[in-house]
Amino acid sequence: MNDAGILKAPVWSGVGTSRAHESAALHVLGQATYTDDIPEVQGTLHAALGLSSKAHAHIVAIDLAPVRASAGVVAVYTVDDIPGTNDCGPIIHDDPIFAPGLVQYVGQPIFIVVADTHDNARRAARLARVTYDELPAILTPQAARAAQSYVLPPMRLARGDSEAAFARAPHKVQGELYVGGQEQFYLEGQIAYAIPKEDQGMLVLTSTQHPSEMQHVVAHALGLHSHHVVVECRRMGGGFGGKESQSALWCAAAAIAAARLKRPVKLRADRDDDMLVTGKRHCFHYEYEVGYDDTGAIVAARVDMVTRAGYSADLSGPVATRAVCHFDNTYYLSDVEIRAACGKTNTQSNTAFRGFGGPQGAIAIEYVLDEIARNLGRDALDIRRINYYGTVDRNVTPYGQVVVDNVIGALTDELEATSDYRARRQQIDLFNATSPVLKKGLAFTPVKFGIAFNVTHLNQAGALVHVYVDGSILVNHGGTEMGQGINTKVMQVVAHELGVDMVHVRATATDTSKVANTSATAASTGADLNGKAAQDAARQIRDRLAAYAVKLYGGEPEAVRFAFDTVYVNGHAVPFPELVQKAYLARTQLWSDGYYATPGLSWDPKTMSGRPFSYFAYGAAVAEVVVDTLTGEWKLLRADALYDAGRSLNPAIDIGQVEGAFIQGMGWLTTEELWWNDGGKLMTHAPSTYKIPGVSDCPEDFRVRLFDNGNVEDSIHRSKAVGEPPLLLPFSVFFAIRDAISAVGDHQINPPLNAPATSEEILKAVTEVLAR
Ligand code: MTE
Ligand code: LUZ
Ligand code: MOS
Repeated sequence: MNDAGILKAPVWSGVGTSRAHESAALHVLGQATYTDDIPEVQGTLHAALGLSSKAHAHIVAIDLAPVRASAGVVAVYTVDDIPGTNDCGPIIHDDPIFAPGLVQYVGQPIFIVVADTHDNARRAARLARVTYDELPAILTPQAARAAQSYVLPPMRLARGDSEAAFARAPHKVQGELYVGGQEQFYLEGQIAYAIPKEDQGMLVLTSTQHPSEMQHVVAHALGLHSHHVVVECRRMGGGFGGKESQSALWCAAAAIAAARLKRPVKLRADRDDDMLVTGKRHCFHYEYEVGYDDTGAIVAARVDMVTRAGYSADLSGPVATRAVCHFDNTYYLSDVEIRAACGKTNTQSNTAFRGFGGPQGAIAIEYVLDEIARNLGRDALDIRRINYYGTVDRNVTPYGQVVVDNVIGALTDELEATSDYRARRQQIDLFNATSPVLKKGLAFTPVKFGIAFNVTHLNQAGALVHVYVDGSILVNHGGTEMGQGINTKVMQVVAHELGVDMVHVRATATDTSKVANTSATAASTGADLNGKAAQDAARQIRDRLAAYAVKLYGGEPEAVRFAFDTVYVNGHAVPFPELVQKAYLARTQLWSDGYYATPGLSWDPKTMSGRPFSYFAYGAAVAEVVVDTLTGEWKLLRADALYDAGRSLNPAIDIGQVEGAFIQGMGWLTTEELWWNDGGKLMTHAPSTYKIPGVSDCPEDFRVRLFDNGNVEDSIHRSKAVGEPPLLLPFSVFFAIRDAISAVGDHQINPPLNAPATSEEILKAVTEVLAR
């Protein structure tokens, strides 16, 4: 049992206790089945994609003869072989499955080759002779802006008169910032295994956060109806947003080949192809101008953001919307104007990644506050606190949602004390005074993150709960397991409702033939939505069992209690399986569906206003780093994080999520650099050139705790979502690095620091500080 393993309730109670991940034993024994581990059906073939080598070009001619002649090749299919629609885009249908005569990025799929083995398919895929007629390519967000090249109309959210407020502000900061993108780097790559079934049916086993979307895309690509297609996913080896929309290409391509050949086809991307083909976190470029007073209070904030959307819209619209709605972070901005544009570039189509634009919106205001503090010679925590949202006034966001659950003040107080922030600040100043080369830095950063899909209709979920005659329970819901522990939490909820230990509950693969029209498991809402839906299903069964128990033993249905694997009714204690047996013989329905739709949400995309979020999750972190100012090397010495998971459903899992998100976000802001060459080819397409954090990058002293705070909203057992918001906590690492760099100039100069703060970027900033 780990630190979080204090059992707050007896083990029979499923909820609020640190239960192990439902697949923990399978994970560590190597027995958890991922898509590629599923035993193959006889006759299975293997496929690979043929990719564009140009960023923007017309295809003049394709010679596929060498591909067809390659060893083991069975078939090659292009855009001309698609039975239905050549489209795998999630919202705006601008994503072709196979390039239709025009390629728009290096890595865009042009054809699929099917062979007897995976290796033979991969070898053959490289042999196509494609003649291109090259067109000019746009590669950066700034270039897209200059060319007014956008995948969607630019958006704007404004309140008050920021222009006038800025003009009369006593102090001003103006500048630019660039924050790079990030590869999802799920350990299990994209994969789809398509198995034809009778009468046009198609079963697709795949690693996806969004089985229903895969079902729809496959149906359209095959020219079928949704009821012809079943999509199943037991688990992913990580998704992180990268399998929300972009598993579609792989599902569609495999299904097209399987349908044409009437044979099972497996398409598994190797890492380089995966990174070349699929989109990543959106990078952002910002221009900001902010006015503030002598106390450091912001009086006007204006920001203009442009992002590299890539060649198509994918989810860039909702991502940019979330960026706009998170620029405020924990701060009240009275007069504010936020602009965001989705630059159309000849690169991979960028997509969801943990935080979904939220981190990109919030980091800009944090950068500004960091500058204000340095300009005023004040501790940045004090400046942040002055600008925090209020609890009774100063509590309306720029998009009009009233912040009714603000706990950032209390949470900040707690972390400031437990992290020993003030004393360590002094120690660091003393250290730096006598250390010319190694400089230490410290930073405290807060987080507020809106929970709900910002597209209102997506906030719904369904579940099925079966109680079998032996008393064992099976739960199926629309969410997908990607390691985050959704199944464990949903099992806990069901166990709690029926008063049985979790060991009697089993979760099955997500399956479009069980729960229909599901949303992606995304926006951190998986357990919120599917937990509620499963609770609804379990309650219906419990009510039926209670009614039947009263028939047998007397008493009132409301007084029947389900706990300790026992049903307590009118002075009798009946073992749960015994009551179930009897209820079955009396012809009681022992299974149920359940449904949930988050209440109270609204959003008007035209005015960018409404109540897009059900509630906010809060958090804060303190990071201490040491930077070698001669080499740009650095180390995270200690990190303290405090996260508001509400009444946590499972503290161990939630702490694991905070730790994972912290390190993942730290990678984004420090070592993970995506780099395209002049021809638009992503050169960092493997772990050899793209550096995600390793275990040695984790701080030796890592203190993660949960902030005890029941959700004011009626969420599942008053818990709060945990999946994405902690990704913003390592802002503290980035600003600690900036603090250490600024120590070189005795904190008189704002070091210009873009993200990722690679050693190279750090050295550049040190040089700039020294030169001023
Ligand atoms: N944790 C693990 N281990 N693997 C993942 O892929 N994805 C994150 C987060 N935590 C992810 C993860 C993202 S992007 C989201 S939106 C949430 O989990 C989704 O799950 P939830 O809504 O059930 O929390
Ligand atoms: N909105 C959101 C979305 O906030 N998060 C998401 O993951 C998402 N996905 C699709 C559409 N809107
Ligand atoms: Mo998470 S980026 O919402 O899949």
